[in-house]
Amino acid sequence: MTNLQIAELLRNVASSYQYKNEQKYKFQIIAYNRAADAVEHSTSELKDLWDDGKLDQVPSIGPSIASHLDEIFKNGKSKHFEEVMKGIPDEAFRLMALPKVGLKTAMKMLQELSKKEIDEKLKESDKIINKTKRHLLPYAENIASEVMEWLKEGSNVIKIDTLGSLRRKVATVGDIDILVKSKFKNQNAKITEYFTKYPKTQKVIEQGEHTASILLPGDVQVDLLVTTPEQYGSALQHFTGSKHHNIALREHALKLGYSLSEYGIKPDKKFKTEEELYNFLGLDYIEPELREDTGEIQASIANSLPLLIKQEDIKGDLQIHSDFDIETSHDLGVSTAEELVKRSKELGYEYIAFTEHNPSKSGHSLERVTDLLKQKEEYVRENDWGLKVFNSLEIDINKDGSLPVSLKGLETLDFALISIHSVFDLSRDEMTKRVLTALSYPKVKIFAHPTARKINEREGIELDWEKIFDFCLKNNKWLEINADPMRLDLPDTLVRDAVKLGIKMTLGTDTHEITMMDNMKYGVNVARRGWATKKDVINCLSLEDFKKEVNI
Ligand code: DGT
Ligand code: CA
Ligand code: CA
Ligand code: ZN
Repeated sequence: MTNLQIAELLRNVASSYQYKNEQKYKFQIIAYNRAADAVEHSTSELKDLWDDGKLDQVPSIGPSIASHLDEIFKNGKSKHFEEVMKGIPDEAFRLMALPKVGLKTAMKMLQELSKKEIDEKLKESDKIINKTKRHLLPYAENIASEVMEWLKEGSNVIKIDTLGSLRRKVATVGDIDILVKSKFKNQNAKITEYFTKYPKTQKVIEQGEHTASILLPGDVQVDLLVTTPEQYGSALQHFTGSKHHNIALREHALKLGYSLSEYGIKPDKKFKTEEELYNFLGLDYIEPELREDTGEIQASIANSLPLLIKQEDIKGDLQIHSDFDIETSHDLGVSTAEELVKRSKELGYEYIAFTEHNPSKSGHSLERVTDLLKQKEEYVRENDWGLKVFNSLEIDINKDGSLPVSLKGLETLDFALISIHSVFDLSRDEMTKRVLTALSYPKVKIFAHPTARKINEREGIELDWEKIFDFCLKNNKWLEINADPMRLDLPDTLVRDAVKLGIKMTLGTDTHEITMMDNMKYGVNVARRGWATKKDVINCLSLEDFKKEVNI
């Protein structure tokens, strides 16, 4: 049993306790959920710890849970767990993958729905389970860089690159792919062997002369490919993908009479670099982020590829939550304004915006909200920050599109962001109307994390994008690319649509804690994957030009 399977089992035990008697078993529920978290995040395989008699070293696994796990590792099952889960069919646990479905609802569904409906729901939930197997980009990047360090240290590797979705900077990564070039000829097998000895390896999936695959904790697969210096460019290009880009590239090559493969062009044309390969085919170099077969090859032929935005182009961060307490509707930041300003200077920014959530609606009159906002205005304006700090606010959009802040309150701000933080399930038309109503307030400039998706957690809302885009274009409103790796919202495909139409976007980290300011690069990735140049992004403007945009 893998750690993930054990974690799932422990969670199912917790849910069963909850289903049977939440009050009576409240300590068991907490203990089993905690143990599940601990197992899931453990970097050692639990089975190995058990083999070494070290199960008690895992934090959050007490003697009682340890004894049941002991039984599982010995006999493949535990009497106690079977007892707790008695009467609950496996389908019920599977249904719990659906949003907002707990065990109670799942059991009810099994009783009340037809066989056909249940099968459909099960299919839906399996889809979700498989989907959540994709890893967030920063998580995959961290693991990849550790593995790459290991490869550089101990084997005769002279060049190393990531491949696949990781190199194309896709928001989520299925598996990690790495390419290396050996210093010596005939050393390939030694490198693949060394790779499989990576200390965190849980399982060697495959080991050959040029390729190897390992499985790491957290269900992360890493594929390694070793290639010759003569073919490095071809391998890098081919295994960076995407698959669709490669198909289109092969077709383009065929039109020129060439048969392109991961080794080069038959019979004997080889490429040391990707640039040589693309240029040989009459193409400008295509950045990995663009390789999705959405017109990049045609644009490359026409020399009209965009000059993609870079992190250095960003002059400020337009979504930051400080810890200045205005009794907010959602979580306040935990870093002080001073800390955030200091970090902004280190990052070379010319300006930032403090965008705390609005004071909560419940428990505050609109007058009180205005007073709190006046306090914040005074605080922001009367301090000498040493860089421009805009006084802004991230405002919840009410269900009907109105805002929980009075016009007087809005007047305290330089400009405002609006966000959907509740009521996600309106019809497309109602949701569109709601957003356009909120965007119509003159102080509102930015529609923050516009789809409200949370990767692996929640799908985005339904909106009539044509209408939203049209409104933004006509009224000079901007769409945020939220750089939080859990959000990355707008998603790259919508960024692409916005760029085509000439709609401006902003980049914001949604920082609630100082280290989150470093997430800007993930927003830049999304902008690049959407073909954005610095002209498309408002916070690439100098302070002076930005001020003009917000009428200051
Ligand atoms: P992922 O891992 O699901 O996030 O996506 P990728 O793009 O990393 O896909 P992966 O790991 O299956 O393969 C890496 C690249 O190798 C892929 O982008 C294109 C290339 N490739 C070469 N041959 C094939 C093939 O037969 N099938 C697929 N899917 N990709 C191939
Ligand atoms: Ca991959
Ligand atoms: Ca792969
Ligand atoms: Zn928000």
